[in-house]
Amino acid sequence: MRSGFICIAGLPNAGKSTLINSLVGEKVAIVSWRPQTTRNKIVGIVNTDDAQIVFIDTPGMLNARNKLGSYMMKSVQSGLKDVDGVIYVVDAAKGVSEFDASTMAQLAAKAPVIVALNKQDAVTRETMFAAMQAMKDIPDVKAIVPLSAKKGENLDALLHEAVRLLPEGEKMYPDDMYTDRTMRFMAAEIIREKALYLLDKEVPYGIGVNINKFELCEDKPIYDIDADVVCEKQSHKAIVIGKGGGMLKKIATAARADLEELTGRQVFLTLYVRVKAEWRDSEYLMRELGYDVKDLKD
Ligand SMILES: Nc1nc2c(ncn2[C@@H]2O[C@H](COP(=O)(O)OP(=O)(O)OP(=O)(O)O)[C@@H](O)[C@H]2O)c(=O)[nH]1
Ligand SMILES: [Mg+2]
Repeated sequence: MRSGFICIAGLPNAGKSTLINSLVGEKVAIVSWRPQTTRNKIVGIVNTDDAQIVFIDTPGMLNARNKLGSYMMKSVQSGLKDVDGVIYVVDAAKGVSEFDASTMAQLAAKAPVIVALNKQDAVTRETMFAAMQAMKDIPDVKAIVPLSAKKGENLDALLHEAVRLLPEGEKMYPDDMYTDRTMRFMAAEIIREKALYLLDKEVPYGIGVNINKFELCEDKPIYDIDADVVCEKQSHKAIVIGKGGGMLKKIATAARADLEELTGRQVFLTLYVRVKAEWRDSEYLMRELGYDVKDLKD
């Protein structure tokens, strides 16, 4: 039996969260076409016949422009700490950047690195080949696995390579546990995901979600969920609410469908929109929204 930790890292939008979801077979992390979707490190656990692999999804690596950005980068560092290996995800359509190459070399000095060359479904064989060629001179990359996280192609090969990096050891988590995150956390993330999909321009990046109530009704099998959708400006609040409340209704309807899947129950969802000016630069307000640097391992 082998068991251990593998961190999934890479540039924003490379497909890290799509990959962890496909590997785990459950939605543990939200996904969107916008860069900077993931803000926390999130664990997803895979059990095979002879191994337990604890994957850690991390935010895309970027230059922090505010306190939230610094928190996200600390989450990446914390996710990379004491792992048995790293899966570095590259978007094959974008190719291998200088940043990718130097990051992989740096990571490889600390833990074995496997490259997941993702989105093979979206590019030609020639593009795939060129991306593989660009990586052949990077030192110490253990394996390069071309795959499609979205279509679930070649994930077995990646799992095989990941298991090889793990030490002998017993399982660390029970078989039925597939994430370290609570339903409450997932609920907030699902609402944020819908906001990322439905809102435009800079508005979605300043959205945070706080769950006020998450309760099973006493008399019926229905979850009663109340949440604040927090934005940064009064003008954004008007956009999030939309004409006649139309936008908020759209976000709530889309979120409710996923929340019902998450809880396996009917969901009664109420959303409020609140303005918290510059919350992404306030440690106090960030903490209220669940982003606390103290929660991260140094
Ligand atoms: N065609 C294609 N698209 C993919 C694949 N994997 C991910 N995507 C898309 O790429 C976009 C980004 O996916 P995410 O999984 O959110 O990427 P991420 O690396 O977690 O992004 P951040 O959290 O922002 O760092 C989404 O639109 C996905 O649907 C893939 O294998 N093929
Ligand atoms: Mg992500």
